[in-house]
Amino acid sequence: MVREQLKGKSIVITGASGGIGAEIAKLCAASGANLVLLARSIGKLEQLQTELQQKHQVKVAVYQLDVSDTAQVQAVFQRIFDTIGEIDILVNNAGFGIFKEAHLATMDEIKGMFDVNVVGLMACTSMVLPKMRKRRFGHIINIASQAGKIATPKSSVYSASKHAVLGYTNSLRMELSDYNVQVTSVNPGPIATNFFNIADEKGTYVKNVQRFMLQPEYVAQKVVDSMLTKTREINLPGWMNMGSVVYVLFPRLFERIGKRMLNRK
Ligand code: NJP
Repeated sequence: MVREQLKGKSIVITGASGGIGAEIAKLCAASGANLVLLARSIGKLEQLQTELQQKHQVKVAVYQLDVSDTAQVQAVFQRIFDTIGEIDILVNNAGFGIFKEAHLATMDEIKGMFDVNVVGLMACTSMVLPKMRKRRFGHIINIASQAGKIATPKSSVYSASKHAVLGYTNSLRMELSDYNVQVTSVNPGPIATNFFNIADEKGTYVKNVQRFMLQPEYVAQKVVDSMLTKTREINLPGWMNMGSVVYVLFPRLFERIGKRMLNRK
């Protein structure tokens, strides 16, 4: 399906070397958007670059970037501005999780998750904000998580990092509402990607939530459909969001029942 509003637009995607980032890239290219793909695995980015350029005749630039390195973020975005020009859409997708109880998480793991999921996302956003505000045009899409709305056992740090992403995203939306810059958060449940190679080494969670698992192509399609629209939030699957509504209304009850029901890691 061609999304006409994306034709010729410049879209930057972090964490584009696999998972939903790569699927978002494929759909954007199919709609004629020019892409800048960022991740640490430059080889995978180059492979995707070749595939998309050949298949869709769009421009695809790739840069190696560890979003947790702020100096690198600043240098790469400056190169993008110098060589490609304006960025119309930024998809902050790079992220990872480690499912562990709080007392077992090391400081390196805690800092690692926050440096990538939170500080990295803010660093990339900070680079595009002045230009988007000045142009009065743009869209920032932050891949958060249902874990940003409901905390579950064994995801204290990951969940905290995604709560931070949602807090930042909601404030940003208000700050930018007079500047015609759209801000969308994406809150998926479990998606069948390599995310679980790190998050769930033993495979316990994957086994327990197999029947709820979303496909990355489906999540990507919902994200790309929202581009350059006023979509506030994408919650997938839709029913999972009901949990966060109930949580806000009845937190004590939810935690008492949910402690067992949500302990699937
Ligand atoms: O995971 P995966 P997903 N600097 O592992 C990149 C969220 N989410 O697609 O650097 C720059 O296939 C990594 O690239 P590389 C999740 O929190 C997921 O599922 O080359 N990039 C790769 O391209 C995350 O925010 C689920 O290793 C870095 C990409 O990130 C987003 O969805 C559920 C990086 C990760 O691809 C995409 O994750 C949910 C760094 N330091 C939210 N570190 C789920 N899968 O169940 C990693 O609610 N990347």
